[in-house]
Amino acid sequence: MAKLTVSETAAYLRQRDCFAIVTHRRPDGDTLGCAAVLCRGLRQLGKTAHVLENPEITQKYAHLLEGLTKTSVQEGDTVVCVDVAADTMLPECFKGLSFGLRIDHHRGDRSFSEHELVIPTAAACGQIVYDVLTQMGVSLDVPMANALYTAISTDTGCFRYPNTKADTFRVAAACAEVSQDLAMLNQVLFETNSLARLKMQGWMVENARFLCDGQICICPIPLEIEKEIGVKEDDMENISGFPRSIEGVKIAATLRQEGSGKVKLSVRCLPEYDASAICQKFGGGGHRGAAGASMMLPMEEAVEAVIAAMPQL
Ligand SMILES: [Mn+2]
Repeated sequence: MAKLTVSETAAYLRQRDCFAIVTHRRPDGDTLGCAAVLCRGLRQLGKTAHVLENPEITQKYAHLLEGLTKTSVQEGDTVVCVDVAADTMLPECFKGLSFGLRIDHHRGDRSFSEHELVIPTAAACGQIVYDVLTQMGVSLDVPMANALYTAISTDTGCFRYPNTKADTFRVAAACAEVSQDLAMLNQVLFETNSLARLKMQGWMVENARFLCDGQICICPIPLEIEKEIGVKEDDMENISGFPRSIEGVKIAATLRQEGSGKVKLSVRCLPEYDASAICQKFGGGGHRGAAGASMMLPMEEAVEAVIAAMPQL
C-alpha cells in the first residue's frame, strides 16, 4: 500500500480515465457527498466516472447520486472508495473488489487499497476530496457545491462539533459562493425530524440507563421497539448523538440490534473523551467524538461489555 499526498492523488486520478466510486455501509452524507462530488469533478475533466449503487442508501440522500450511478465495476475501471475506514465498513456487495485508491479521514483506519490518501485532521472526507479536485483544476458547480456542503455539514453536525476548523468554513464558503441552496439544505438536514424519530427519542429518554451520576448514558434499543415505533433507517441516522445531548452526559453509547444477531454500537462523547478508543476494544473505530463497532453478542452481554469498556469518570 502506497501513501499519497493530495497532489500525488491528483496526479494518480489524472493518469486514469475510468472510475467506479464506492461508498461505505449505512452511507451517510459524507461518503455520499464525496462520491457525488468526486464523480462530477472527474466528469468535468472529461473522464468516465460512476458511483456504484449502494443497496443501503436511504431516501434522504438518494438525490445526490441521481444520474451518477451504475451497478457494477467494468473492465478498466479504477475503483476508488471515499470515507471508508476499513473493508469491514463496505457493504457485502463491494467486499471482493480490488481498490486502487482510498480517500479517507478516519483515525484507527485500516488499509485495504493499493494507494491511499488519509488525512485524519480533516473534519469530513469531503474537505480532502475538495482539495484534490481543486488541485486538478475542477471548479464547483451547483450540484457539486450542494453535495460537498452535505458532506462537510453532516460530519460536523452543521459546524458545531469540535472537528470543525477554519478550513471547514473555507470549504463551506466555497460552496456558498456557488449555491443558493445551503439554507434549504440546513433545513432538510438539521431542522427537520420525522414523527417516528421524535417518538424514538422519547422512548430513549424513558429507557436509557445512566451511570456515574449521569455522566455516562447507555441506550440499548431492541429491534422490536424500532418495529413498534415504525422508524426507518433515515429516522435513525445519527440517533446516537441524541443521548449525548442530555445535560450532564459526557459519553453516550447507543446499541441497536441488527437482524443478523449483530449489535451495532455507536459512541458519542465530549471532546475530552475518546469514542474511538472505546470502539477499538470491539474491533471498531472512528473519530474522537463519534465512533462505532459491530458486536457479535446478545444485547444484554453487549451492554455489559460496553459498560466494562467505559473509562472511570
Ligand atoms: Mn466522514
